[in-house]
Amino acid sequence: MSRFRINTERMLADLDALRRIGAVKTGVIRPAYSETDRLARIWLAERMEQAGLEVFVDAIGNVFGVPPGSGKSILVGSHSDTQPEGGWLDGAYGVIVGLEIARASLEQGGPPVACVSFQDEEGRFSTLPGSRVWADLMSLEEADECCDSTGLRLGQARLNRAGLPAPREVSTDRFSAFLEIHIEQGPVLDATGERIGVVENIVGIRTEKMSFLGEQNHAGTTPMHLRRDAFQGLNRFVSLVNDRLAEVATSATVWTVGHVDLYPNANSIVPGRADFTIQWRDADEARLDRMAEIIYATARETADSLGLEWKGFGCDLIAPTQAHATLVEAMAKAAEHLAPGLWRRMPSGALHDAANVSHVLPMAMLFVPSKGGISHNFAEDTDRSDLALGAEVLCEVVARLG
Ligand code: HGY
Ligand code: MN
Ligand code: MN
Repeated sequence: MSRFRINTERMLADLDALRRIGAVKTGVIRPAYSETDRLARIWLAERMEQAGLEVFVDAIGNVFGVPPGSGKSILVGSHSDTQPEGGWLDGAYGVIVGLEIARASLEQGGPPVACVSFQDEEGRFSTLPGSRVWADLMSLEEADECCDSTGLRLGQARLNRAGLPAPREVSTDRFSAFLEIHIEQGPVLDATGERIGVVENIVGIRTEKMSFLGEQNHAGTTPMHLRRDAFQGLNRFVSLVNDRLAEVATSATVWTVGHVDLYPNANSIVPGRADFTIQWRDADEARLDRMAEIIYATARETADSLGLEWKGFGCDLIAPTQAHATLVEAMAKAAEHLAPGLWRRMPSGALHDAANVSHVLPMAMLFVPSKGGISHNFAEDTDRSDLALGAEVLCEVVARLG
């Protein structure tokens, strides 16, 4: 095992520095291609260069730091963009651990390690387009046509790269494996007091934008039986779908209506239109299919029963993925060595770039606890000692693999 040591103080100092780019209260706001995202990627590129890594920023905005030499590197990373209200660790932790392991290994003659921050993991424009395009699961042209909730095209947004180097692609065949460390973003490790999660699989996800269309009308003069109220359509759809999906769900199955726009959204107007997204996740492809059937059938049934029109705008999906068995065992050995009895094998209920990268490289993931299981929230936090331990465990995995 080609042992080398990381500098956890330096790593945590970099994590604190990244946190300050887009900091709001205790959280961070750095949506893909925003000014804060661009400044964060410039800062990352500079840190990678100072570490002696060759920097590549590809056309969609993924930032790679690759060690000199021609051999294959182990790629370690995550994403540095955030949700519209993000925590300071979601993605950023995995990127900075990747930087520290790549830097320390280069300094100490360890195995070749590269690091990466993928773009738009948080799905401002589509479901994880940065790593999907890199893994050739989506063309850049397709990604360019994806729009955010304001109608801005990704193709337009990604032109905002002042201060970043000209686009240079880096091929997947420069790497031998992909490792991602991430906060759990859920309640399991926090509840059990365990400190490390060895991820065995990542759930699949499906997201669809939908609309109920009725008739905009006067809220005072339109009798209830004559209304074609789009919000009532959404209301009935959600309560029916909750009951019906619960019949096919396990305790790990989830579904969310997270985005709703009512038109014209005024006190005295019967809403003529309700735009919304419904997202569903599960580790089993067949259950995701069954859920889709229920969702579409319920939408059509609801529209018919209330004299509304229903529209679906296409399902964006990522299939369930498995971590690579050999890498999982290396993770388990390192966890048992550095956190004996304080780790568990577990699924990931959150999506990660590792799911896309698993189509082109063997991948594995590690989790550290999230305080109170909170994430996608300014209150997201993890003990610094857990952040350091996670990085040490991943460093040992890299040393074992190297
Ligand atoms: O939604 C997710 O699972 C990821 O955090 N973007
Ligand atoms: Mn994330
Ligand atoms: Mn996230």
